[in-house]
Amino acid sequence: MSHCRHFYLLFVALLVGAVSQHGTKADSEACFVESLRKMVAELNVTTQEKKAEVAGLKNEVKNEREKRIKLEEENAKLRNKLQTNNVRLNDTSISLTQQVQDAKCQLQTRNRQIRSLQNVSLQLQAHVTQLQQSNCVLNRTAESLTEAVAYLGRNETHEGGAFPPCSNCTEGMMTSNDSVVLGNSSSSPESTCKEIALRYNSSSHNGKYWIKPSSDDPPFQVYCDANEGWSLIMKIDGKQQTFDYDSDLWSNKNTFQLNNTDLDDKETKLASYWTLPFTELRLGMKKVNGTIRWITFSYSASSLHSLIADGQYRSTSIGKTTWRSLLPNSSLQTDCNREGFNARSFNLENAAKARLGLIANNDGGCASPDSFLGFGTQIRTKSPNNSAGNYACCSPDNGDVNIKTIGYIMAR
Ligand SMILES: [Ca+2]
Repeated sequence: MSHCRHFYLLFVALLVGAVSQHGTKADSEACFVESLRKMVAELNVTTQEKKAEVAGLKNEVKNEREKRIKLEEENAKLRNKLQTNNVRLNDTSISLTQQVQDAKCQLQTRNRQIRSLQNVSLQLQAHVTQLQQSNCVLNRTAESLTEAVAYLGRNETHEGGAFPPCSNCTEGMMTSNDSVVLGNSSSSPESTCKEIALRYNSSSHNGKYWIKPSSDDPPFQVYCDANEGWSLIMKIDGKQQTFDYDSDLWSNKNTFQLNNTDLDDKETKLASYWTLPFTELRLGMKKVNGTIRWITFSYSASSLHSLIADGQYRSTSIGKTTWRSLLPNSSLQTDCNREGFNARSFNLENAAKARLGLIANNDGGCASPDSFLGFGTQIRTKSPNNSAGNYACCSPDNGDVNIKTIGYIMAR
């Protein structure tokens, strides 16, 4: 501003000098000052206008800032609301899932109760039939006795009948052989072999029965141990590749050779594989012309399928000695000793593996096991073609072996 003023004064001085060189000095000066005054007045007006403009702009900036702050506050509020809603939704979802699970549980319990009541009802019906039969026999005896008494000339007669005549004994009545026995037909199955054993408590009744362990699946025939209540799940012939570790039969819900339900050498896979809940398993192995050697252990599951089909390893703690008691003269390596469901190396797909059994190795860990004892067994690098039994090589403790057996899996 001060530079401008200096420049301006200089400019005025020069003009004054120039004018004073050409005559009529006073007139010219007055005229010049007048025009300067006008210029100054115009500049003042412009300055005021600019100042007003600046003030207006400042005001706008201030308003915009306030608007922005308000919007940000609203955003924050909305975000909070959204988070709260999300948390509420999550809680609701968790609670609903729990309710569904509880309801499922209750439904299962009810179904079991209904099944058990149906069983009781059928048993009662059978009793009623037997009682009716007995009643008929008693009535007949009574009639005969009355007739005999009359014949002997005594005073008593049966006119009108001291005992009612037997009207409905002969036609349409069930004989005692026809009475309903649970487990004897598909229309009146027992729920599992446990109930069969509760009724007979004797191995002389071992054999085929109809059972229906799950309300969702139809009844099926199964071999029952009528003394201890074991239900058969499968039989594996170690010489066959039907139940190799890699077989789909371990993951699917298909039966195999349904008719082979006896405790014999023929392979089978029954619906009990995916329908029978259990708390104990019973495993058996039989060498050619030998007898079955059994081991049992506790393990609870909704079915054997639920423990094996997904391929996940699930450990057991049966112990090497017990496993070996299934098979005399077994041979295994000394290390690894991984046992359970889907026992296998986690590094080497081709190494020894067992759907249910024990695998062992010669060099420390479980990276490359070369021996197994169990069911659903396989070792791809060696191809011993042994799906149930004992295979061992590479420095095992009882020499190289490849013993194929008939394997039995039962549960209760
Ligand atoms: Ca090895």
